[in-house]
Amino acid sequence: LVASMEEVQETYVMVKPDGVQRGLVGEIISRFENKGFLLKGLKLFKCSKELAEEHYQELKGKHFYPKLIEYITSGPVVCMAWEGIGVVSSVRKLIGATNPLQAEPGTIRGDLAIYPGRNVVHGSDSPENGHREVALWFKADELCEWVPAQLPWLR
Ligand code: RTP
Ligand code: MG
Repeated sequence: LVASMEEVQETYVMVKPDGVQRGLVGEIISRFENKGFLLKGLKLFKCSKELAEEHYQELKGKHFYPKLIEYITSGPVVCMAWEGIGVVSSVRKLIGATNPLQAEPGTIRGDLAIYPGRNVVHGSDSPENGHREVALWFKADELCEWVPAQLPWLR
């Protein structure tokens, strides 16, 4: 394994308003739980326009940006912070391509969505953005540092 693949990272994952409204919160959280990553933060949250704009600052100027801000602020989202080795790129793979019609079956978007503008879930695209977005969406006391109990087969 290359060094970067062994790096413990954190990433920000969010069930977007369409995912919450369609009742897909449990299904989406399960994908990351089942994979085995460590959940550090979790909340249902209605975000402001200012926060949505800060989150998607890199996309300011894109033709879809105003609609994107409208979409993300249209209802509550579920915010998550996940930790693990290589978690940033692994979560992106589990989520699938931005356009759900191009996302592979087995990925969240490939299984559960059709439109880029209703693609049910967000995941940070780099370790730097993972740090930035976890700090942006969570207060320090909303994050839990913990170690899961050792499983019997590890003894
Ligand atoms: P996300 O940040 O939400 O995880 O999505 P992503 O990395 O796969 O895609 P990104 O380029 O960061 O775009 C953010 C969100 O903007 C909407 N979008 N619409 N109509 C379009 O061509 C278009 N392109 C992007 C999507 O909701 C996308 O997830
Ligand atoms: Mg992105």
